[in-house]
Amino acid sequence: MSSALRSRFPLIYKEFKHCMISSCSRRCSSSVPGTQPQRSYLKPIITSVGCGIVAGSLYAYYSSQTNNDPTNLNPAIVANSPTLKSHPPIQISRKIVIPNDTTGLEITLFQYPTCPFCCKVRAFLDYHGLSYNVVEVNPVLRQQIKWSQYKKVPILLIKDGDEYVQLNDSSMIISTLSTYLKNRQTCITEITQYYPTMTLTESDSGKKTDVVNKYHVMLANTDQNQIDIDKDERKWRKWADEVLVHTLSPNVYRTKDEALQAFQWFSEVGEWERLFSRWEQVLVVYVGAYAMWMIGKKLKKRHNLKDNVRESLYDECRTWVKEVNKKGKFCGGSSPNLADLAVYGVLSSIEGCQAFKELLENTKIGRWYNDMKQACQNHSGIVLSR
Ligand SMILES: N[C@@H](CCC(=O)N[C@@H](CS)C(=O)NCC(=O)O)C(=O)O
Repeated sequence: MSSALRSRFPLIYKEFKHCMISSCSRRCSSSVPGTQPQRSYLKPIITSVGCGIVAGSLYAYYSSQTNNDPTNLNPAIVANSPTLKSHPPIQISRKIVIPNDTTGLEITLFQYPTCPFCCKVRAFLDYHGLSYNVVEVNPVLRQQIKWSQYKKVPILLIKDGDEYVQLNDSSMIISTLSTYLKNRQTCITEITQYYPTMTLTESDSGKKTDVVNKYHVMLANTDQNQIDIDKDERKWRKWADEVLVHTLSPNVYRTKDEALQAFQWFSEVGEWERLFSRWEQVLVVYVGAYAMWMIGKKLKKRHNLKDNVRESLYDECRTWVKEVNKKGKFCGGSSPNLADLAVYGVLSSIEGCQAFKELLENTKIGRWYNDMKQACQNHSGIVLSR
């Protein structure tokens, strides 16, 4: 063994040397000088080669058996939405009260003010004129969601009878509420059973959890034209979650200055000065900005964004504008559909950032965006009574 190899693999070298010494000493002690010298060398070689072949074959047989065994697959764990006997004792940050809301729903949204998934849910609630409570979650310490096993936001709690149903995942929340608004006879708990959470354990990437049917509004539609419209709406909702959203962070946190400016805006929108202690606020703004600047660079690579990340954001928004123009004022035609609300919600999360300003200057998304903003502020989708 060369000295270079020895220095790179000291442990292997030690083992190799140990084997050489032990096999050599065995050979010396077991053989009688002058008698059958070839056999004493050949026997251990043949024995080890033979053992190797047998062990290798057994291993190959075992592997092929276990790989083909269907019972060896990891089963999925399926769970329904959790329910709580009482509301967690967390201080409500603010109440949004819509006087014309006739649903009587008691809703609490746990959120970060500028998380795109939370903004999507708020866009839905505002557009449909639903009253709701907001709990601002501290994004670093997250004490406000300690009671929950699910550790992301948004989380929505809805009172149903004597209990509170916990809805996790923005698209599931929107589909559940949308189903309810179209058929108020069905109770929320019953609707959530159409959206179980499924956890799969995959050998290479660990656990993966997602909500089944999360883009489906549960209506018994038989009209083919409506079925096609619904399918298209689902396609763009998914696009908002899986494509558009990934262009945001690398743009908002493109430089350290932009990241800090973004976090200062988050603090303003989320009223962190009022809601969090001074040290918590400083921690979140500075630690958050620095961490997100670092993470933004990784996300740029992971999602294959262009070198100039702005171009990726503009490209996706131009794709969206083209789609809207094919359909009318909104993707939903003359009024917004769930895809409009999803895309608007996602983009509204960066409204105070430099990236958004430049997006308006470089694309034609402004007209649609302002129409959506007005529709949400005016609660244009409110269902007055049913
Ligand atoms: N699929 C989820 C994604 C939610 C999500 O990723 N939320 C982020 C905030 S934008 C989160 O809570 N991340 C965990 C953390 O901040 O610790 C949804 O649509 O609601």
